[in-house]
Amino acid sequence: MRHTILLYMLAALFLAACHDNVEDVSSGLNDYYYVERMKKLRLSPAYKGASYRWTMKTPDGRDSLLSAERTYIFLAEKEGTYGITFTLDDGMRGYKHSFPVVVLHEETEYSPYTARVYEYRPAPGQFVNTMPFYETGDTEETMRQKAEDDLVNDVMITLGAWGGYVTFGFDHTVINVPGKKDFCIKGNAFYSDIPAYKEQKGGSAEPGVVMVALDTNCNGMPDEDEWYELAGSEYHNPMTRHGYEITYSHPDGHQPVRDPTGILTDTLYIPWRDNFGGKGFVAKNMYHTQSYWPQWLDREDVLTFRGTRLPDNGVDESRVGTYYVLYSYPWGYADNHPNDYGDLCAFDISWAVDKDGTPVCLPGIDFIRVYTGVNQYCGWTGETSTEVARARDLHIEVKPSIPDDPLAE
Ligand SMILES: [Ca+2]
Ligand SMILES: [Ca+2]
Ligand SMILES: [Ca+2]
Repeated sequence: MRHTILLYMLAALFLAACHDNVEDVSSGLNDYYYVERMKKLRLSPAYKGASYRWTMKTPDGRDSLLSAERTYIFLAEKEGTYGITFTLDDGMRGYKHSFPVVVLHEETEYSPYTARVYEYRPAPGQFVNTMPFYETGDTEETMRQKAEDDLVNDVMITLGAWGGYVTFGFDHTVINVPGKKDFCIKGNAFYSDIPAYKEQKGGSAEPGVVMVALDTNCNGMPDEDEWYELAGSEYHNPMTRHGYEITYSHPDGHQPVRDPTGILTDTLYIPWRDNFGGKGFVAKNMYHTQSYWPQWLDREDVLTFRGTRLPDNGVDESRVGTYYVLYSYPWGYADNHPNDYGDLCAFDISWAVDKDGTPVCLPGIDFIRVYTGVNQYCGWTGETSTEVARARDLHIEVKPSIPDDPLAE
């Protein structure tokens, strides 16, 4: 008997899943839905009208407005039954339909961690081709798979110089819980051992800008979905350059030009130009001798990246080029504070802004993109590059890991 109910619920779930066509011949809306928590349910009525209202019954019996768009994406953090009403005004009789959405616990437990990498495109940099490791024959797809294996297993990958990025997601939608941070991202930032710098949260902070997107067309891919920047502490800093664009040119095989110390083995290695009249080079140093150009993109003459350029955060505290301190920004960036400072590595989806800087209210997100946010070169330490390991959804409980079974083989 239990089996029958389960099958019935699974069938209903299948019908209600995001990719499926749930339209019936009349309104396009069913009389009830089953959906797993943290999964999107796309409700799209067949009728067109002058205006639309989606409301939900609150526990005290009021109707709270969810949306005034024709299509509504239902998304819930917690299991339960949600009473939804759709009202359409067409200037005549109109149409009104109330139905329950039953939110169930997922059949297969979600992972709280990064589950998927959609795109990996680093800018040139001294760790490129080593994190992850490039081997002859690797393609954009095999490098994406390597980046995915690394992030899933909490292994650090590099994004290279300014603009280089990775796009990843989870096995569910990350809910934007009001008033709470929603996910965190691990990097390899650290504070200096020297107390004076440590106190100012200086050390190796290589802040990456974080963007988010909801899979609004529900096809599981970050394609036509709108991206939003999470406006961190420097978003309104007058030194921050929005609409920044940089183009790196493939190293042309010129004779390497060393610096007097010999630490930089080619100061003119990879030239770049930006759309603010700036130009410079990603230099090559003696510590990293491999190609800094993503080798699977070797046929590209140029690599162009767009986004927000954060102000430089590095200071040569030695004044002679021996000790650089890269200061952390207060909040809102990846690889900006040590992982032990969890709250400073965490992000609130409510920080999202559109391209004009207007805050947007997202119910949740499916895709996260991180790109190196600082365009800066610090002598022997090289270009500033954001590194990331796995991310975590803060709304999914992390199960304590099972201790090693001493009896197991
Ligand atoms: Ca939130
Ligand atoms: Ca999509
Ligand atoms: Ca780093």
